[in-house]
Amino acid sequence: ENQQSVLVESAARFPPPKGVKLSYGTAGFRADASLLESTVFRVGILAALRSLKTGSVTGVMITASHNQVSDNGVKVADPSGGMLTQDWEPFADAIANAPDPSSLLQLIIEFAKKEDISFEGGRPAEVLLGRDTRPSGEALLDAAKQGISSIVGAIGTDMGVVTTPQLHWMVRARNRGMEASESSYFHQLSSSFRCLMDLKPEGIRKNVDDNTLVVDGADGVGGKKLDHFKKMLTGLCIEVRNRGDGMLNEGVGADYVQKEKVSPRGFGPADAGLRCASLDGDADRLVYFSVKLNENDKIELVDGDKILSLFALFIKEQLSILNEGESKKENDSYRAHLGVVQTAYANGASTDYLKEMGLEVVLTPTGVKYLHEKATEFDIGIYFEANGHGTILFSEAFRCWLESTHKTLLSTSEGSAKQKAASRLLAVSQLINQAVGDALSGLLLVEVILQYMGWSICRWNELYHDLPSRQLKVKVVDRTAVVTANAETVAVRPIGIQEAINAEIAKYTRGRCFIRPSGTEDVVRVYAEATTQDAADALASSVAELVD
Ligand code: 16G
Ligand code: ZN
Repeated sequence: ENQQSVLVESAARFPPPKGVKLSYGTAGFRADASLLESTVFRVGILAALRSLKTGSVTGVMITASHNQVSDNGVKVADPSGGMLTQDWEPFADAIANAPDPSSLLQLIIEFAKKEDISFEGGRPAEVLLGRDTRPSGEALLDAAKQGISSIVGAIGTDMGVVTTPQLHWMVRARNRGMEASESSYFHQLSSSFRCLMDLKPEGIRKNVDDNTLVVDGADGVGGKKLDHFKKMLTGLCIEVRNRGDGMLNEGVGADYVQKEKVSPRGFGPADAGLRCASLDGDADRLVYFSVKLNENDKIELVDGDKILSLFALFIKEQLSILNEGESKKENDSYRAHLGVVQTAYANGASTDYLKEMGLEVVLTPTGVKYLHEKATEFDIGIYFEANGHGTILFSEAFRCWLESTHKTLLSTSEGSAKQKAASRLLAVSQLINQAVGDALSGLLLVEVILQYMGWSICRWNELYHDLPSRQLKVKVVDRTAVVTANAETVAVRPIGIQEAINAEIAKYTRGRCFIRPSGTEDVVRVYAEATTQDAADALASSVAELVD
């Protein structure tokens, strides 16, 4: 009928590129921007179908994160604000690769039937769209819009140039009946930040750095937004560099800084000792660093593991203040189950540190969707990848408990340590993005915790000492030949390779090493760790040879 002819007609305007096979991957579709129009158009259809299926608003974000400016990509935000549910990924792959409009239509009809999606009668589909600063973004956004409107009655709302976490935040907000604008996002962040700043312990704190934080904006959307947003923040002085005049992600950004361990463009010896941070191209990753004195562009890297450790320390302290003197048996005392989620890339020293703190630490495979899902199993789940992507999730049940406890404390013991701890935890749950890792909200939480502790970046970095590590990538004919288990710590295919890796590891004190197929590139990655840099390097290269 009408729906079918609309779909076929609009799909005909977006023929897929010949000889290219795309896959939804760890973080959506990513490729050279010139190849993506038909894919983005089809993802628009998918997002509208997902909205129909759930009766909620979904999102489409056009970005290729830390990849070069000529690349682009697209991913879908689920109604929760998180990543697209994994059971829809095969459908995403299938429609992206359908050779012509009629096979595309066939796939959609079958899928709609299987998922029991009805095109009539229900609430019309609604999709929020966002893009980063890439020049190809505008045309791709238009393709997504056309995909959405090929589902009759569906509405695509353009949120403009936004960070990835902003778009996810907006989807989540809309589905909770809240206003989903950039100004409401900034308002929520700045007011919860203010609240945490007001709850700092009294007295002058030693050790705090000169107040200025210098941020590398990766020449992307995050730098732009922060430069605007910083005016709304009191008690924090921020200087933003790489705000978008230079080339996106070229020698700048969190991915570059974390992988190369050097300072980004625009930072130099004059910045030695300053507290610096770096965002990635779509502002969902955050790392800190300080430039080393007299060592060219070498830096002291403060990565996602250390951000996680700082957050865990702070949350744990607030929880113990809240639980002080409460007996375990008391009914109304809620012992929050706090958990930490990392991947095999987490520095071994960080995992030891967290376990020594008495925390439950769980590993998952690489990719935010896995960490995020695991973190939802706790009352408070903190997850971070070493590369700086992570957040803190509060369960609905715990938030409810916290809100009512906070109310009671306000009326019975306002100003008490307990009441303040409850206020802080509530403010953290407002500040830290509940939809997805967010460099801007993460940065504000780091800053307020450093002030609370009275710590310089140096003091923070001293929480534990990273074990030297090395990452290598090996180009292979078929990366799927490597199959891993136990959160990527063990290679079960090719047969026998794990035994060979173990034999190499055994040669080093505190040696640790694993291999895994990349989810974003045609390579197998090798990670090695040992007590010295030379040993880590040697372990990595000998294992890389096994893979070759
Ligand atoms: C993607 C993931 C990131 C992961 C990286 C690993 C998201 C939003 N991003 O960028 O979390 O660390 O892939 O890449 O999930 P790799 O598989 O090539 O090593
Ligand atoms: Zn990113």
